[in-house]
Amino acid sequence: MDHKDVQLRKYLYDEGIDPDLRRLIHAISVASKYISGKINEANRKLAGTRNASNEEQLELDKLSDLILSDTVGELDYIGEYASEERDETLVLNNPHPKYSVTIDPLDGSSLVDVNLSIGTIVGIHYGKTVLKHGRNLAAAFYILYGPLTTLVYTSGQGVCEFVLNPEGEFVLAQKNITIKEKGKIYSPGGLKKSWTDEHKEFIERLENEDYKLRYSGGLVPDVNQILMKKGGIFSYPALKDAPEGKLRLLFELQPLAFILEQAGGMATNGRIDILDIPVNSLHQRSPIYIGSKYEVNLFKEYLK
Ligand code: AFP
Repeated sequence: MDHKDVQLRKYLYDEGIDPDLRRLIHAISVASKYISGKINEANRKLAGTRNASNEEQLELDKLSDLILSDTVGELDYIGEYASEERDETLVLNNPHPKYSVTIDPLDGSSLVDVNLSIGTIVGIHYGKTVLKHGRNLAAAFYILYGPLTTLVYTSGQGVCEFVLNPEGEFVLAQKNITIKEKGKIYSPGGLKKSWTDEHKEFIERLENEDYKLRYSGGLVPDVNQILMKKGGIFSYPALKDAPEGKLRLLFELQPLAFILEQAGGMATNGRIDILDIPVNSLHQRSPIYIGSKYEVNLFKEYLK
C-alpha cells in the first residue's frame, strides 16, 4: 500500500517546505491508508454483527494510535508524539528534535458502528514539544474516512485536498481552497439545555436567517462540510456544566483552526483566536466557533 504518491510528494516539494517535514507528512499519509483499510474491515465486521461490543470499536482507536506512533517513531528528528488516546506524550529521545506531533488518531470513533464518516487530525509543531500555542504549527492536516478518503492540508501556504484513488494513491483534487465571508449552514454541538443564553440567542439568530442545520457528531466531517461548502459555522460552545466545552485544543482545535484560517476563515473560543490560546496542559479543552468570518464575528457580538 506504500505507493509513491507522486502527486502528494510533488505538491509538498513545490511548496518548498523542509524535506524532513515533507517526509513526516508523507509517512503519516501512508499510515492513514492502513487505518482506512482497518475502518472498512471493522465496518464490514460490525455491519455483520450489529451487536458487536463497544470495546471492538474502541480497539480501532488504539490500533490507529499504534500505527501512527510506530510511523512517527521511525523518524529520528521528532521530539514528542502526543495522542488523544494517551494520557502523556511519548518523548522520542532523538538528539536533534525538529518537529513534534499531535494526533487524534480516530476522532468520532463512536460513529464507526453506524457507518458515518470519521477522521484523523494531525498537528505538526516546530521543535521538541507540542505544548505550544497554535501559531507554532508548521503544518496541519486531517484525513476524512468517508465515501472517499480525503486528506486536507496546509503548511501556511493555502489549503489543498487530496483524494485516495482506487490504486491507493493520494491525488490532488483542489488547491487554494477558500471559504466565503458568510455561509448558509451551521453545525451546533452540545446539549441545547446546557447552552448559555448568549449561545442560544446566537443560534436562534442563525435559524431566523434560514441557516441549514448540518451536524453528524463527527468533528472532521462537520468542519470539512463547512470548508467544502465554502462557508458557515461549526460551534461546540462553553456549556453551563462544562465552561471549557468538550473539544481538545491541541488534538482537535489547533490543526482545524490553522486550516480554516488559511482558507480565509476564523476560529475562536469566543474571545481569542484558537491559535493564540496559551497551552497549559496536554488535554486542555476549549469552546470553539470556527468557519466564516461573518458568523464567527456575529457570535462575538452576542458575547458582548
Ligand atoms: P467521539 O470521538 O467520542 O465519537 O467524539 C467525537 C467528538 O469529539 C467530535 O468528533 C464531535 O464534534 C463531538 O465529539 C460530538 O460531541 P457530541 O456527541 O456531544 O455532539
